[in-house]
Amino acid sequence: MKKTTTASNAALEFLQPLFIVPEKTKARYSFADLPIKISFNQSNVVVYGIPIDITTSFGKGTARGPEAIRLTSARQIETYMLDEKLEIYEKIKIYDLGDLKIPKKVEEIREECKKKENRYQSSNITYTLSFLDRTIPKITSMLYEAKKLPVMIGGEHTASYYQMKALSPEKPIIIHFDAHRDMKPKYEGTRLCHTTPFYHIINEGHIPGRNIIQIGIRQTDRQENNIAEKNGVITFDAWDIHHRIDNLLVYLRRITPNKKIYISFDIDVYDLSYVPCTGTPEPFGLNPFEVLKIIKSIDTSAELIGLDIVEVALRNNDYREGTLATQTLFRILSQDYVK
Ligand SMILES: [Mn+2]
Repeated sequence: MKKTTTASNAALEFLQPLFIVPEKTKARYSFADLPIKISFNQSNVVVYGIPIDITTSFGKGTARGPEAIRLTSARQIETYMLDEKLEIYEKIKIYDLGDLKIPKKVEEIREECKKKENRYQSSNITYTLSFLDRTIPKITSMLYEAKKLPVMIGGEHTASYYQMKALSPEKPIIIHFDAHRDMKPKYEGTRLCHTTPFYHIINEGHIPGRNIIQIGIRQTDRQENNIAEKNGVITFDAWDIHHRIDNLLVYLRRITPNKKIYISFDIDVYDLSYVPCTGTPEPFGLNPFEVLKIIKSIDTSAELIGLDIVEVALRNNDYREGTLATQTLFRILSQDYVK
């Protein structure tokens, strides 16, 4: 216990200067604005925002994901969950660190602005990604060592790579909800970006493909599909879920007992009719009741060691997606595999 408190104090000292406190973020509220304030030391679940949208290719707006989730969770959503018959704060002790401060190298950007637009872009991307690579794995590891569940709120999917990499020595089973495999070697010339994190997590030897379960996939290209198959990635595509969801539920009940698990949740796993803001919405997607069934089929003896929810966006004051993301987080976080 003493050891945990020491780790917790050290973590807070390291983490605090890196973050903008929730009340000073665009949302101006902390996650769920809970009536009982929990200190960092008392918490077992720590939420933090990565408001980045730098490599996304099509729709923009994921930098506002943390804002969408904080605002809806604080202003619109009840903390009481009717289906679980509990207040979320009775089940878990949540602390919100706020949003990671994303530095801009002012001089460099000014210099690059004088040059061509695309040169400016790629320099800024490289700079930001190397900052994330130095920072996120430390955040994740410090939280995990202090016995707190790291819950990353994105931001684009690229950020998940750093958190999964940090937790890979624990050998978790990765449960990846997404319309896309995100397993391309590179995309439009960029190595690490929102369509490639799962390729690099496998290729660099962090997580073997056979320990990754991809759920809800419905858009991929032949090359990344071959990469997934060759590496033994387990796939339950959108049609599997629609026609035979029981196969997945049985599978998860069988393989998750007493295992460490990591959930990476791309909001676009939901059908495009549910997600009006995310950048690459797809038809033939999952509905919230299907997602709920899947979340609940993970065995209660499993231990969730990391969670991210990414590609949530905010546009035109449309908070539907933030609401869905928050309710998804509440449903995952209220399960017994959150220790
Ligand atoms: Mn996706």
